[in-house]
Amino acid sequence: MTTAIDVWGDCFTIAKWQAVVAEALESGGSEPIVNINPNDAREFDAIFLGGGAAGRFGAAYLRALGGRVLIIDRWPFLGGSCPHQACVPHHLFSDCAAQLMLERTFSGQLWFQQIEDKVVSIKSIIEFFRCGRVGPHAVMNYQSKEQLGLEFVLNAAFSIIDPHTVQVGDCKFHAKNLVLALGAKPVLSDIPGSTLKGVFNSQSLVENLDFEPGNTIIVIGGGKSAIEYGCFFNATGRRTLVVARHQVMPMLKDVESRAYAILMMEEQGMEFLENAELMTIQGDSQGKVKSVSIKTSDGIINVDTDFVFMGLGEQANSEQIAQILGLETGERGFIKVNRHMQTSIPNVYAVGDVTGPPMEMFKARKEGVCAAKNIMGQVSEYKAADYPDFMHTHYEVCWLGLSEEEARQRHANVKIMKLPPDNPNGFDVGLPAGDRMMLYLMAKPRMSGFHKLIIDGDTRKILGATHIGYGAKDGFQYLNYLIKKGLTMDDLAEMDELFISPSYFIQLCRLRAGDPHFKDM
Ligand code: COM
Repeated sequence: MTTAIDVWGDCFTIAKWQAVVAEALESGGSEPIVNINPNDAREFDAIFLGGGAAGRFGAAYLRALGGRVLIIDRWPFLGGSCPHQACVPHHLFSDCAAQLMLERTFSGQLWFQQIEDKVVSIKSIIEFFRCGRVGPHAVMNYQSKEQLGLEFVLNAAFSIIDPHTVQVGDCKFHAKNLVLALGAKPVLSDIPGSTLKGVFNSQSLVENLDFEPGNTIIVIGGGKSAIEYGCFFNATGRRTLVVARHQVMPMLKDVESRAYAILMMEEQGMEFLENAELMTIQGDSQGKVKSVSIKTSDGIINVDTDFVFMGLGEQANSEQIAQILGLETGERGFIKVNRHMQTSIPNVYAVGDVTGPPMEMFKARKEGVCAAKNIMGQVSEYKAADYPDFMHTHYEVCWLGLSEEEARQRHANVKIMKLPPDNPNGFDVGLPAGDRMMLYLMAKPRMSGFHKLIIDGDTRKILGATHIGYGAKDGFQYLNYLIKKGLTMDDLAEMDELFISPSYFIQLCRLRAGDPHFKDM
């Protein structure tokens, strides 16, 4: 390469990476950062195009198996969109939403400042994120280079020459296999007015927001992004109207859990228009969003706003590459793969978001590893199924396995253990009251969460679970694994709970486990 920053053999600290990444992002310079071992004469077993979750984990695994691997990425850091535009900002915003709900609930009480009417700056939080994100970037680069020994070319525009060859600048790299880990990007809307200033998606929000949104925000979509970002906007103190073509949060199938999640959002002031459609976005003379027209079952309504957030799902970053290689693609450009992660060209693999939903980091990482194993001669299959899931509202909402309704369709003797239990006050009981819930428990009991365990009363096996509160995600990861191995309520009763735990499934099961004909609780 004619001009490049060669970092091979130089030990880079996290602080040094931070400076390099910040400089590359700020200057927009396109000088590749090259970390290639000049003393290794072996051919690359694979080039991973994209060093996000799928590429980084696949490459690390391939190297661990003894192979030689190169990652090429257009960004000056490894880790992909997750720390830059996706999961990390989303988690920051969801942390803000949870914190702001707490502060608004207790505004003026105890040590809490009076903030009821305060509108929090979205622009400042986004700027805060933009400044802070090079920290995670630097960690990814450090871990990949110094700890995992990965070879890479970053900050590099690349083109594919053939299924074995990739070009960066004037340099051609050859490998036995290519692994496309190209990621995905938000679907753009073609609704009239979608290109006006003030229309954002999850990516453009963190990259381009340069004004303080006004007091009304319109969110389009009813899926994870729409709800998660919507709750954040709402928590900042703005009117937030979610417009969904069907129902919101359809992925949370357990009816009662979904009802609780929605009730809590409504109590925070979120407004939902289901079975509704955005018709047009109107602009002012400067090309800025001024208002929207929404078609509802009661007719068309117009709402004044300067900020529209599109949460319409994702499309693959595959266009040119799939075309050049002649790969089979499906809806939204997602590259078709078999269970070994092979595309229609056997030595070309595709992994992660570019292969389609679920757009989850664990799926991307596991697919990357699956491709690596196959490339190194181990037969491996991956299909994302039966995974635990979660999303944020102002809370963390976790679920796994079957909903109560699905369980009742498939099993004759379904038993339920839940908190709060059925009672005349509905949800207005200070239970489950796990982690981070004690203040709510004292003052606003119904805000202290909800959870449910779904059990087959005949085999005593756990069929599903949901949890709305904080801190249960860890437990759900392990629980899902154990359930696939046949976990029963008697096994749960044998576990040792750490009081106060976010979910009380262990103690609920222990209270009933002695009874061969246990009842709901
Ligand atoms: C996490 C990115 S932010 S990766 O999956 O560890 O590469």
